[in-house]
Parts: sequence; C-alpha cells; structure tokens
Amino acid sequence: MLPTLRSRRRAFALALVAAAVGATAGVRALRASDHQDTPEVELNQRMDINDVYAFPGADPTRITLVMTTASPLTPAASATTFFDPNLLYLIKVDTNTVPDGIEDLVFQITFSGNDANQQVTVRGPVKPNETGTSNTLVTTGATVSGTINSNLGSATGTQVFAGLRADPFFIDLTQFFNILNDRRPATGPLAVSQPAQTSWRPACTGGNAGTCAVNTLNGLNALGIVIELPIAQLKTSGKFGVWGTIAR
Ligand SMILES: [Ca+2]
Repeated sequence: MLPTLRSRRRAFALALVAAAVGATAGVRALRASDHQDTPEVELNQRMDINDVYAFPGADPTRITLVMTTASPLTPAASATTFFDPNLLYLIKVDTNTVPDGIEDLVFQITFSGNDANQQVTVRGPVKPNETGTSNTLVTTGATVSGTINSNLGSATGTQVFAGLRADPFFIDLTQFFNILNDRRPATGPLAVSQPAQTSWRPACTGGNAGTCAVNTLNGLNALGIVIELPIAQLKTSGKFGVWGTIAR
C-alpha cells in the first residue's frame, strides 16, 4: 500500500492529544486524551486515536513515545483486529524553544497486510515534507520494520513495538455518562447501556461494592505503537511537545 501513501492526502483530524515533555524530566503536562471522539471513528475503530504517552525509556538518555488506537477491543475482537494498512499513523514533535504547535520532526508509521503477519514500518524522526493536516510519506531517513507483535530495532538506537496490548487508559464510564450523559454514542460498543456491559465490564470488588470506582477498560485491549529512542535524536535540552494524528 506504500505507493498510494506517497500521493498527497488530506489528513483527518481524527484525534489530537498533546503533551509538553521535558527532555530530561519526562512528562510535564497532558492537555487532552480521548477515545471515540467523533462519529466516524466511533464506527471505525482503527481510525481512532485513543491516547498518546511520553515517558522515560530504559535509561535517562532514552524516551518512549506511545500512540494507542482501536480501543476498546474485547479479547474476542482483538484476535482479528490489526492496524489499517490504508492509514498513515503519525507521531509529531514540536522542538521549538517557544512551542508553536507546528511539528519539526515526525515519526511516520505504515502497515502492509491485514492479518497476524502484518508488517510495520516506522520512519523517523525526520523532518516532515509538510506540516499540519496534509501529510505525505517521507521516503528518506532511518526506518525500522518487521512483523507486528514483536520487538524490532536496536536497544541502543530506535526500538519499535506495534501490536496488541492492554489499554493503559482508565475511566469509570458509568460515572462519566452519569455526569455527561449526552456524550454516550448512539451506536457502537459504548452505546450499550451501563452497566449492561456485564459480559466484559469487570465487577466492582472490595468493601464498597456498588459505590466504588470501576475501570471500564480493565480487561480490554488497544492497538499500540511504541517507539523508544535516544532523547538526543529529538532534542538535546529543553522541552518539546508530542502529539499524534492519523492521515488517509
Ligand atoms: Ca515547531
């Protein structure tokens, strides 16, 4: 599918999360986080960015960037859900001393195949061809590629994992919809009345049954793209911003 991705495409602002990150101190502030934030992504999970994370890597000189998509995946659905080979997944980095919200470096993640042998290719960090909502595939620069659900790359360079993982986000969705009931989608997995989702919603345990918080996403999965690399490849000092987008 890569040749088609080289053509200019209008990016889809499917979801946007941003974190201001200290180059040496890890995450400093998280501005937004979202699952299923538009009707279109509610009906096409693979287009749905859930969350973006940035945190220290295996040692203080390294950083880990994560973008999760396609949650919530029930265990049964997980086995047949893979990344969309027709989408261009992007993790963007703003390196300006005074952040301007415009990406200076990008990671571009593409997939080929649509089964358990699906192949992932991660390009970057590299200067993008263009910024904002239109994105084309950068064909120069370092790449890491291989089969999903396996560790790829080098422990001293760029390491990549793309595949199924437990969704690290947590929310008590019953209480969320009690507060903001109009946010309940009309169709899709989350349209099911709470707590009728007992088939996959964990039981509340402990001494305050019925009143304690429940992580609705406990036991559910997401498709995660994980990139770990030396921080110096992004910036040698100071803060930088990280966010994710999907283009098609
Ligand atoms: Ca910038």
